Amino acid sequence: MGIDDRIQNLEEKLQKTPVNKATEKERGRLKAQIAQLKEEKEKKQKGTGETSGYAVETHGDATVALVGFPSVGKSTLLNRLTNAEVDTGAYEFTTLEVNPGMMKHKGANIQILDVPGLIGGAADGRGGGSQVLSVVRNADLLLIVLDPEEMRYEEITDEVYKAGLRTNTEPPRMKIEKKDRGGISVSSTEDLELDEETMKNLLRQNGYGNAEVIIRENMDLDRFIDALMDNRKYLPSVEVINKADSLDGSRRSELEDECDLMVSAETGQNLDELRNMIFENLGLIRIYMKEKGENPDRDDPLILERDSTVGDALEKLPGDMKDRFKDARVTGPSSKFPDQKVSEAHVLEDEDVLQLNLRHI
Ligand SMILES: Nc1nc2c(ncn2[C@@H]2O[C@H](COP(=O)(O)OP(=O)(O)O)[C@@H](O)[C@H]2O)c(=O)[nH]1
Ligand SMILES: [Mg+2]
Repeated sequence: MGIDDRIQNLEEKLQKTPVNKATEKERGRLKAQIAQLKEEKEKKQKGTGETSGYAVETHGDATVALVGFPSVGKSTLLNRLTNAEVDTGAYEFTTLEVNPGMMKHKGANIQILDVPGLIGGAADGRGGGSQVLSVVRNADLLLIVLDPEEMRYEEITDEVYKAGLRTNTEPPRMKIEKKDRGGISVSSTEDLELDEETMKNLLRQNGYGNAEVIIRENMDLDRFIDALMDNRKYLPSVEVINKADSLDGSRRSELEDECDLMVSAETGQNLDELRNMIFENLGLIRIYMKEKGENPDRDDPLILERDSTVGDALEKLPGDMKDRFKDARVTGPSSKFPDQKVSEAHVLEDEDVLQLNLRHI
């Protein structure tokens, strides 16, 4: 039996198994087997080079993947937000192509990828799914695009979930440390609803014969399996309803609660808000670099991730600044007063002005 058949068999079994305390172990076993087979399948596909020539290199400060059913307006939106010039209306969702574009916003270069193939069976391997998945896994944010006439929101989130993507949720707070002997021990800082024997079985099934596991949240079975698998990706998502121009006022206010933002790729309505929302949800910050005695460069900020330190800034800047670093001066949201003297460990905030004091060599 091939992997696909085995996965299907197990999924059917799982569906027939009632959900209650008595079947928890059995369901756990089935779910773990399914997860494992899917991982195996992915690895095989990678091994055969099926993904070659397909990987889109990530460029810029961050990458956004556009996700949605055909004809919702993804290509139109991509063209509006970026420098891309993609045909619109003409693509079928089976198109394997990934269309990249670059959006400049607040000094950041944000790559946006139109990934037509993700929705519509991609997670099961139809429509060239695994290649598409590898592209989406490289994204830092999902931009989910919905059509007001046909939202099909659940179908999209289902597909996204099946693809191993977990949106707007932190990674499970669980640490596994492999040991040489001693079997498996599970300890937890919270009351756990999960049965200890179930957890141990799943750990064993996944190759942890000897391990120390610490859990710091009350997780359910699915999340426990997520924590065991290394092919899960945790990332934020922004949900927009496009074609707002085609709606009357009352319909529009009805739909407002069902998404993060209503936009029109055609008229440009709310696209600036969308750019801001993307920037915000990517967790990017702008740092204005400044030379001693000069004005800060506000046109070309250094873009970093939220909670970055002066040390991170040194790493991202070209040259060997790290070796030459003495100290820095910060003026802005993160400083207690203007020109505060700080070390490498200082945590920066959006729109800080940073002046480095470097050793001369
Ligand atoms: N009324 C309206 N039509 C739109 C909007 N955005 C896209 N469309 C139309 O929807 C169709 C599909 O657009 P396209 O960008 O190709 O969708 P994709 O398949 O998701 O890439 C085209 O005919 C577009 O002109 C919009 O904001 N408002
Ligand atoms: Mg398209």
